[in-house]
Amino acid sequence: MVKETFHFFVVSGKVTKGYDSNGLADPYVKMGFISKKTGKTEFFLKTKVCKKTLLPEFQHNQDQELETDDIEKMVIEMYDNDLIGKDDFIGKTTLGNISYLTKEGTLQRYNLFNENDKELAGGPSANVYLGMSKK
Ligand SMILES: [Ca+2]
Repeated sequence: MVKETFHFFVVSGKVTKGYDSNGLADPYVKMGFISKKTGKTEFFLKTKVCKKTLLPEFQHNQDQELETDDIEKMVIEMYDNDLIGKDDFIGKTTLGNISYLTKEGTLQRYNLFNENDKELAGGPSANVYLGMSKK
């Protein structure tokens, strides 16, 4: 059982289409991993909600201790916050294990997808600009 500390920096994002009647969205991002032990997604990060925008600036920094041996895949999801009813799912993507990360780390844009949204015709529903490194 190897526990390592990682730094996550959810910088910003872009939402492809509006989810609210004003043509905008109230996006937030959740990150987690699929556990090898349980097969379930364990979420450890949630950004603030950026209101009424398709270009959210999350600026979320977080140090997180993770048991890398237990990570099947990393999961990134984005939702549209709604005051009434369930939040709308915007999109998701999965990444491989992050045990390879160095102190220098990575900073890149990840496309998110929602297969059930025919309007998007297979294109990305959003993207997230995300930095990850080992502490
Ligand atoms: Ca909303």
